[in-house]
Amino acid sequence: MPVITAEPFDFTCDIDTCALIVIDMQRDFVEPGGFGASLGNDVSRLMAIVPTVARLIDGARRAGMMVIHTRECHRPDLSDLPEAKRLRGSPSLRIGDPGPMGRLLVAGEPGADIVPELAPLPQELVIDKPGKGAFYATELGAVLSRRGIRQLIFAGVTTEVCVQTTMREANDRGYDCLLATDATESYFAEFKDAAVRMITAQGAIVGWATPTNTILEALNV
Ligand code: TIU
Repeated sequence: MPVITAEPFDFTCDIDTCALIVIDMQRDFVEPGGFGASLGNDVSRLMAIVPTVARLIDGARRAGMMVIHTRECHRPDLSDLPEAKRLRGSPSLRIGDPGPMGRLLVAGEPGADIVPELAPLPQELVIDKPGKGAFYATELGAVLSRRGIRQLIFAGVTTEVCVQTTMREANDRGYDCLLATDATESYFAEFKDAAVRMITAQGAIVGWATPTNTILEALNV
């Protein structure tokens, strides 16, 4: 079994029961004019990781690992959007409002799509999620159980919001979680660093962390 050098100690990966989960690499978070930008964020930091995420996805596919993609988005009638989430803060646009890439964070709109460089293959699982965590109000847990998945490698955005939330959900459900540190990003450099430290502290209290190349080398792809 591949042994991946990681913080705070080695992560032994069983490819047959491990999946790569790529969180919310959607145009709405990484391109100008989307939800992330509407919250006042500089999206260029997130766009910069796209080639690294692409290499990780390609390596996972070549290793024969299951690849899962998530999208944070809501039904067109917004019936799965809590008022508390719709009204939070004072963004330039609210979820569901028309923007340059269609209605913000609404399923089926161009902005809710995964960036073309990271497009899922037809047979890959795509989870649409109304919350920050990918297990909340989705079929993810049931699908992973059916497939016998026990380990998850994480990439995507943003590190301290949807990635960390999903890692914590997964950790509590019994999955071993490894974060690819250069295939994730935050709008705030210091939040990313803090999230990685929180995850790996106390003997991998939430999970492990290591760069993409270290994962790909261990997988021999
Ligand atoms: N705002 C922010 O940092 N993140 C989100 O709203 N969603 C995800 O992280 N996907």
